[in-house]
Amino acid sequence: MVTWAFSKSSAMKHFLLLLLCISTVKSLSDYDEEEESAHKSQVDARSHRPVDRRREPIPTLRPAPPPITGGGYRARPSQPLSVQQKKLERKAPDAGGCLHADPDMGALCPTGCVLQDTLVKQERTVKANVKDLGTEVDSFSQRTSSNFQYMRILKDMWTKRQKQILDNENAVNGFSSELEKHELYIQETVNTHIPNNLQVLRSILENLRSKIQKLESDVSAQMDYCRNPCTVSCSIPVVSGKECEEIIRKGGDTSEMYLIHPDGFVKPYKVYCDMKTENGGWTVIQNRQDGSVDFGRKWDAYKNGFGNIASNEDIKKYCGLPGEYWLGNDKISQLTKMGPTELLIEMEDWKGDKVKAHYGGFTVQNEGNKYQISVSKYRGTAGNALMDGASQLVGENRTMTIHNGMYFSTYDRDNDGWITSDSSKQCSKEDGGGWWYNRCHSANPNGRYYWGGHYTWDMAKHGTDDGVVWMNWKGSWYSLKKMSMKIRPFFPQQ
Ligand SMILES: *[C@@H]1O[C@H](CO)[C@@H](O)[C@H](O)[C@H]1NC(C)=O
Ligand SMILES: [Ca+2]
Repeated sequence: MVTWAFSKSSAMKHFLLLLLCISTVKSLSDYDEEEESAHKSQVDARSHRPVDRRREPIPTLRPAPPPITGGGYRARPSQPLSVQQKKLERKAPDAGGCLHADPDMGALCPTGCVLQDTLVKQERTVKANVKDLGTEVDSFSQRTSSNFQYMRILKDMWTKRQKQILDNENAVNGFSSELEKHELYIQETVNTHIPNNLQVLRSILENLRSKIQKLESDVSAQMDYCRNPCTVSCSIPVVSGKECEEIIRKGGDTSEMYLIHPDGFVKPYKVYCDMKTENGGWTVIQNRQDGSVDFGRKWDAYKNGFGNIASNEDIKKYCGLPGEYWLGNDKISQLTKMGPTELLIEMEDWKGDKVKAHYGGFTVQNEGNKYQISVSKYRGTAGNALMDGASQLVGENRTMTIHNGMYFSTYDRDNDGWITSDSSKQCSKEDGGGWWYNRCHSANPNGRYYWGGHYTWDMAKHGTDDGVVWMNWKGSWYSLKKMSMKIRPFFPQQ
């Protein structure tokens, strides 16, 4: 493997560090600090983890808790209950919102600021790497004699990494469009102008050096911009309810951000309501669409929720576009225990094809029960990954990818179905997000976001299929463009 052969040359290393560092701005890698050194040799690692019969017992399934009965809704009336409550008035949201770092991406709602936080956190790393790179390029250009071959190795590496870099296009967007230009320049330089002689190499390095200087000042400028006070830009409809279904019954019929108030024990909170899909009334609990939010997070983040609930369209004053977020396990559990609940998982590939998985029953237990999941009554076009496991696998290999009945795991809290004495072997550490991992998954909606869809084991941090995966539709090595999970109280349809 050529991968680290160039480590002799620290200039190359820093160059790649810079790329890596740009890459982590979006998918901030606090879920695995030592991924650098952990290059895996196994090529076939994927969704399941085969049993080593000499050392391990055959894994068994956990029974899923029984569905919730009682409570529940009647069929939806054809007329909304109280038309006068329609959202004519909009009250100002609370303070604390902020502008997106890139104005073109619209303003974030008050729960936003994720990108901004990320950027602030990453500043030191970015700056340090840029500085190191600059120093290295300096000395590199002074002793160009034997370095031509490293340039070649770099080119090979570059080709391999290109997809990953595309994955980060978003990060670069959000970071600054200037920065993107430089990245493009470097890419072109490396790809098309591999020097035929060292004279050329020297001038390229000169050029790189000035680009790096520009990069440094861009980073500073961007940081100044991000430190500016936040601006609030989303209004919230007055109409509220226990969840989105109650809101649509009260006449709130546009898809946007609302405040919901499930019961007296929790404060009202913001959520995106989908009021169009399959008659609307859906409370969005999870959404992926552009890789703008890092889903490699700890237990408490998944417990409380994270991400951007919504943003506004163009000049509109309300938040009609959903953001990327996880609503939070406490909230999800609470919502699903109010009564029978259905779950709709919609997904879209990079060509625009769409499928869905619908579960007529969906319950998440509370934290004390490790947010154990129960799903039932599948129908849809995506394949029943959650209950049947990955369609590509057979026997126990398949059984170990079933999610129904599993506990929730994050990289700092291992409750998965991979029972082993080796504590480094944890599904959430390897597969990128918090999820109801078994040993390990057939579906990985909270995985890493890969731009473009296809990815390979050597692009993954641990050689496993850690993308936004729904195996039963696209297999292990395709990361979906969009994935969302929405819930609604189950009620008899008319
Ligand atoms: C499970 O998968 C492993 C490799 O991934 C394979 O060697 C084994 O035969 C499979 N077992 C079954 C029952 O298919
Ligand atoms: Ca485990």
